Formats: sequence, C-alpha cells, structure tokens
Amino acid sequence: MDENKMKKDISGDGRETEKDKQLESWKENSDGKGLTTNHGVKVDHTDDSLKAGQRGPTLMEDFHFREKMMHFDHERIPERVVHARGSAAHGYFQLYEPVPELTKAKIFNDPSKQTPVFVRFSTVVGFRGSADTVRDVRGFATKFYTEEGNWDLVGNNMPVFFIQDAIKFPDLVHAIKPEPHNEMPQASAAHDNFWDFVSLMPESIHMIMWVLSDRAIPKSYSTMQGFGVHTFRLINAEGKSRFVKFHWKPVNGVYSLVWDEAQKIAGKDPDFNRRDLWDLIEAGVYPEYELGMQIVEEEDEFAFDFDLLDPTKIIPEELVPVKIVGKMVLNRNPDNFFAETEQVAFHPGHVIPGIDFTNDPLLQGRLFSYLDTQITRLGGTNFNEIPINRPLAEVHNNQRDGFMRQTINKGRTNYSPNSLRGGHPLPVPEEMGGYRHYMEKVEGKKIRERSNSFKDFFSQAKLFYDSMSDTEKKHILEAFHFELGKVEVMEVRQRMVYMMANVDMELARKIAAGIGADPPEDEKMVREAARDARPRVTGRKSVDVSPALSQENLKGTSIKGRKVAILVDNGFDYQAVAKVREMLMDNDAMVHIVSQFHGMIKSSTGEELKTDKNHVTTASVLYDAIFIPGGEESVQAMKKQGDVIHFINEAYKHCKPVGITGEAVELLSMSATGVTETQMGVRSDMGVVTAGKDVNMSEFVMKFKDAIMEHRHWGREKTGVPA
Ligand code: HDD
Repeated sequence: MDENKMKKDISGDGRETEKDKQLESWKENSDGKGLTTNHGVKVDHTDDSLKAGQRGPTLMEDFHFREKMMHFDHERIPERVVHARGSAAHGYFQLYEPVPELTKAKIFNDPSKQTPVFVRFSTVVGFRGSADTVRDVRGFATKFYTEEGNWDLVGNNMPVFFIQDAIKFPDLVHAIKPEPHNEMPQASAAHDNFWDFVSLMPESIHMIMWVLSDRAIPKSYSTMQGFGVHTFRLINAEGKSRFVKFHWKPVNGVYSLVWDEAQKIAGKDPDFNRRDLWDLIEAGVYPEYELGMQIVEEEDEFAFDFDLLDPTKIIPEELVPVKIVGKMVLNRNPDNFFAETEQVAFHPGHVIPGIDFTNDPLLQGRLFSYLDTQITRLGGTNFNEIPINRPLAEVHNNQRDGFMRQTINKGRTNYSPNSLRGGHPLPVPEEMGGYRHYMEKVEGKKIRERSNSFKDFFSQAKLFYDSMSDTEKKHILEAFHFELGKVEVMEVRQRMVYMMANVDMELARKIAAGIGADPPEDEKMVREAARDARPRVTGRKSVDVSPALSQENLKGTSIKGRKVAILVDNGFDYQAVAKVREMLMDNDAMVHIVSQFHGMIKSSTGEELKTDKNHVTTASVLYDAIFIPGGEESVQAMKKQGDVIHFINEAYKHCKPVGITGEAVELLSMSATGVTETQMGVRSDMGVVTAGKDVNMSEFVMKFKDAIMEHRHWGREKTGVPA
C-alpha cells in the first residue's frame, strides 16, 4: 500500500480507512487459522519481500522470504530410479472366506474386517513427467495396513519378469532407460541399447512377449490385472508351508488401447491413466479387484515343466486355478500427491506372519534393494515414520536417531537386552504373533551359477504367443516392427530375428520381413542366439495353450467406467441424447458432451446442454465410444466440421463403437469408414450402430450398449482408414 495513503488513513477523519476495510475483509474470509511460517508464527504479508523502502534492496532478516525460498529450492527429492511416474489411491481389502488352512495371516482370517490399503500404479521406464500411455510394464504395488503390520505386495501387471537374478537388474534398467550419451528416447524401449541387451539375454524373451503385447498399453488402471510375480510361501498356524502366486483380477474386465491410439494420447493427454483413475474415484465408480491365489503343495514343487523359483515363468491357470479370496475397492483419492503418492515406500520385505519368501533369486535381491533405495530417496532411515508409510500396528523398537526422526521416544534405554526397562520391548514368541521365518532346509556350495532348471527360456514365450487371438498376434508382430524398426544397428535387429526363431519360426520370418533383416534360415545363428537354453522338460505337468492369457477371454460384463463422447451442435435431437445418456449413466459409464465450442448448446426442441469439451480440448482417442444424434441443423453444422469427421474416422480406425442416429447417419458417407448411409431401422454392424429417423430408440440404445460392452470390434482393423 502507498505509504502516504496509509498515514492518511491512520490519522483518521471519521471515514472507513483502508486498514479497516482490509480487516473486515479478512474477518469475513478467514477460516480462523491463517497463513503461518514453518515455526508456527502468523504471517501478515506474503506477496512482497521485506525491503529497505519500496524501491530499496531486500533485507536478509526477512525470515519468511528465506524460509519460503529455501523450502522451494529443496522441494524435489530424487525420483524413483524405476517406476518414477505413478498414480495412487486409497481403499480397502475385504476377505470373502477365511483360509486358516493356508495362512495364519490375520488379514486372511477375518472376513468382517476391512483392511485399509494404498495402491500405487506406475510405468517403469519414463521419468516422473513422462506420458502414461507408453509401451511399458505397469507397476501395481499395494500396501496393506494390517493389524499385524504393513504387508506390501509389490507387483506388476505382467506375471513374469525380464531377468532371473536380481544382480542383472542394474544392467536391465541401464539398458532400457534413455541412452546415457543423449538421454533418448524417453519412456520407451524402442532403442538400440535395450534390444542389444535383450538379443543377448534369452531369459528375457517370455517377458518381451508380454511387453510387446496389448498388456503393455492398458486402457485404465481399473481394468488391468496385477501379479505378485514371484512364488511366495503361505504358512498356516501349524507351521505348514505352501507355495503361492498372488493375482489381482479387475472386476470390470481387462482392456487395452491400440498402439496408434496410445501414441496419440501421449500427446493429447499425457495424464490419461492418472486422470482416469482420479475421475472414476471422484465419480464414485470405484475400481475393484479380486485377490486370487494359486496354491501349490510343497510336495508338488517339482511337478511342473518349469521351476517354481524362476520368475520368468507363470503357473498356467489351467494347471493350478486361481482361488479368489477377497476384494479390494479403491474409493478415495490422495489428498496430496507428494505426501502420499510420491513418498510412499514399498518393500517386498514388508511381510506379516503367515507370508514368507522362497529362494527365487530375483525376490531375494529385491529384499535388499527396496530398503536401500528408500534411504536415498526419502532422505534417511526414518521413512517408515512418514504418515503414508506409518503402520497402523504399533511400533516399539530400539531405533531412535537418524535424519528426520519424528517419534519422541521416552525413557533411557534403546538397546536389547536391557534390565533398566525390564527388557522392553521384549521379542514376541511366534505363538503370540512374532514373525518367525519358515525353517526351510538349505544346503549347498557357494556358487555363482544359474540352475539348469531355469534354462528353458522359450517354451513359455511360445505358450504365451500360441494362446493369443489372431488380433493379439497381429499386434505383437506390429510391436516388433515398431520396436526393432527403431533400432539402428542392423546386427541387433538380425540377432533378435534369430532369437525369435527359437520361439516361433513363422513369427520370426514375419518380424524379419518388416525390419529389413534376413529370414532366420541360418540354424547355427538361431542356436547361437539361444545361448545356453535347454529344451522343455517332458513328463511333467504342462499345457500348450492357456486361454486365461488372452485378453479376449477376460472381458467384463458391464460398461462401468467406459467413457463416451456425445457430439452435438445447435439443433440436435434432444430425445436421442437423453435416451443414450440415461442408459450410460444408469450403467456407471462416463459421458462428455462435445461440440465445436464451449458453452450452451440448444436442441431442436429448445432444451439446453452444457458442453464438457470442445474440439480442441479433446479427441476421439480419449473415449471408448462415440455417439452422434440427429437433428437437421446440428448435422448440417457438423458436416462442415472436419474435426467431427476425423472423430468418426479415428474412432472407427481404433475399432471403437460408433453410435449414430437420425440425420447424423449422413455423416457416415462423408467419413472414411466405407459404411453406407442408412435411414432405415436399427442396424448394428461390427460396432457401428445406426438408427434412422423415427425408430425405436430403446432398440438402438440396447444395441449400442452391447457394442460398448464388446469394447473393440477387431473385424474392422483390416480396413485402412486414414486417421
Ligand atoms: Fe522393483 C520399484 C515391481 C524387480 C528394485 N518395483 C518398484 C515398483 C514396483 C516394482 C511396482 C514401484 C513401487 C512404487 O510404486 O513405489 N520390481 C517389481 C517387480 C519386480 C521387480 C514386480 C519383479 C518381479 N525391482 C526388481 C528388482 C530390483 C528392483 C529385481 C532390484 C534388485 N524396484 C526396485 C527399486 C524400486 C522399485 C529400485 C524403485 C523405487 C523403489 O524401489 O521404491 O528399488
């Protein structure tokens, strides 16, 4: 405020002064708390620094400025070396039926209890600000705040991993991250270093099949499977151990994007999956997942044609069905991204009594790495005291010091044994809930060697490929063409072709044809690429195809959470929009009204609709389906809007349901879909659902819903639509 004016006000002349006004306004707006410094002192002004006069230099004594600036200067912490980009949600897990025969863990024995959870989904390779829809593995990490302490199930959306031993993890991550000399490419495996590494690592090929499949471009975190990957152990109250693999199965089915769409979304909305998770929860359409267990008795450890300790292998569900034990519901968005999503610290070593490890060499290495990384990332050993990491179970131990210690422990003793505090905190006997590691008998020489039982690198890669639908196989081939097509060193492309010949000769030939490599006819080179691979063990439990692997068999039974764009202009058919919108809302789908400009749009009968998006703020790739109602004036306007025609073409190209009624069917003949205009009855053909004027909208709405349920209409993929 002007210094002279202030003086005048203070001198007073009976009128309301500037200061009085400020005070009145503050009282009106204040929540009674007000802005403070970090040491709790109330701050009277935060928009100007303290200066020697209005035009003078700033003063060192401005403690508010220094504190505000210093906090800002240090606001970034090291991002996760992998899984840097993540999105998270709160929720709960609830058991269906107790399973005391399997585990003594209380979370699996009390169906009446809801255990709070915090789940963080992530991409692996990209930096924190990279796009969501890149081709990558997705992290699916769950922290269960159980009454016995925190249990972290730190899994992925793929059931296998690239490598068999944790000592290869730094190599894998160095190879897949942007190349060190020029830091390119961002959030992508499509570069020479990665494929050079893979072409020399046949153990990675099963995972590569998953990464080049549609699983690597999930449509929504809410419709994505999760896997604990490793074989763990469950221990019951009698001390009996069984092997277990954990599965998360989304209640609303499993869906992916298509590659062209994923790349476009990365530009149109880099936060696509994050926004979707947030919006679903805000709308009360809560993501739900069932927790499943594949149980293998100890005596069956060697019953399969692969080693249970090998993290590059699945247990086919056809051999060991997944027993569903409970459900997780994600129903609350975080309050603060940094405090929760960024600071959450997962660790596979966070287990509770009743859950134990196996000797999977990847898992064993992870048990070291996660604890270690949090110390750097979160600034010290007290990261478990950060609110999001704090267990609900009480913590009593002899830890006291370290950076950022939060707890003010009372008393003089911080060691064990002690007599000065009666020995407290006392170790707890197993019978009273103390964690006792499973007493597995172990014997062996100290060696750096891979077990031969880990060396069948290709059978399950082939199993995966053979279990895919034709469409999924086509997508895998296209992904090879994309990824290897970006590799500059020809020898690396060629080596990958030889490698893939060990999985499927025909696939390898098709890969070669798309990347300018020789077909894999040289048997010696094919054998060399396989390195020390061993053939599949015979005479054990095995399958040649696993239908459970194909997403075509994993569709949901509702349209819950699907996003539909309704394209309108002034003069649209209100009744048609009302009917379609009602059906979508009744089924928990999400609807956006899209028009050329933002604002209110008037129907032919005078009703008004508010637009959610205009043509420049959205695109067909952000939706699961589109609907365009009739209305003479609206359709005439849209005919002149290239964006509308592009919307139709692109949705059609990506095999999405396209619903069109009344005069709007004329727009089809302007599109590149090749669908001929029809004004007669209701027609549904490969996801294009049309209804002429004056038809029964109920029939249209039903057919449109079915088309949305189907998600993608792959029969259309053959058509070369320019969009
Ligand atoms: Fe890992 C993070 C999942 C192997 C070392 N990993 C991390 C996250 C997930 C996974 C979901 C992100 C957690 C979060 O949201 O904060 N990682 C896996 C799975 C693996 C796997 C399913 C194989 C089965 N990871 C793996 C190995 C090592 C690591 C073999 C090292 C020996 N992972 C890490 C890490 C990270 C991590 C460097 C980075 C940030 C963090 O831990 O907290 O320690």
